[in-house]
Amino acid sequence: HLSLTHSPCHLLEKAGIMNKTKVADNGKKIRKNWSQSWTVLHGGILTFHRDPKSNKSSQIVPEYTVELRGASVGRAAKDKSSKKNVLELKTRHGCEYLMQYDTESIITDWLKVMQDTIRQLSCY
Ligand code: I3S
Repeated sequence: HLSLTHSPCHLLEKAGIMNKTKVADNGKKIRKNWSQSWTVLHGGILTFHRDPKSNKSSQIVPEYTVELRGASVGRAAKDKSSKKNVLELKTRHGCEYLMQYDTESIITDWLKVMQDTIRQLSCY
């Protein structure tokens, strides 16, 4: 007899195209540099890949890897960007990223999946 229970610590996975920029590094504000990124959430780590158009090799190369444990994510305040549908992701080490996509539902899905992941990571 198998009793299947829902595991509260199952980590979600997601991938997609996103516009992103890093805005702070270890608490220090840095200049925005928006670029499109193949974005992958796996094992509680978010990886932003370099835009293949930005290098000759057309390879998928990681640009930033972001540990979601202890991070926080939410909708960015209006003064953070003139773009619509912007999320602000802050790591526990003081790095900050903005993530943006014109389709609202895509941004809402990313917000939910990152919030759930951050919640789940706090139970390990
Ligand atoms: O918050 P800011 O500084 O107004 O952000 C804009 C600038 O980073 C701008 O770059 P330069 O200042 O290097 O020209 C970018 O092109 C804009 O996209 C930035 O603003 P948005 O509102 O798009 O996040």
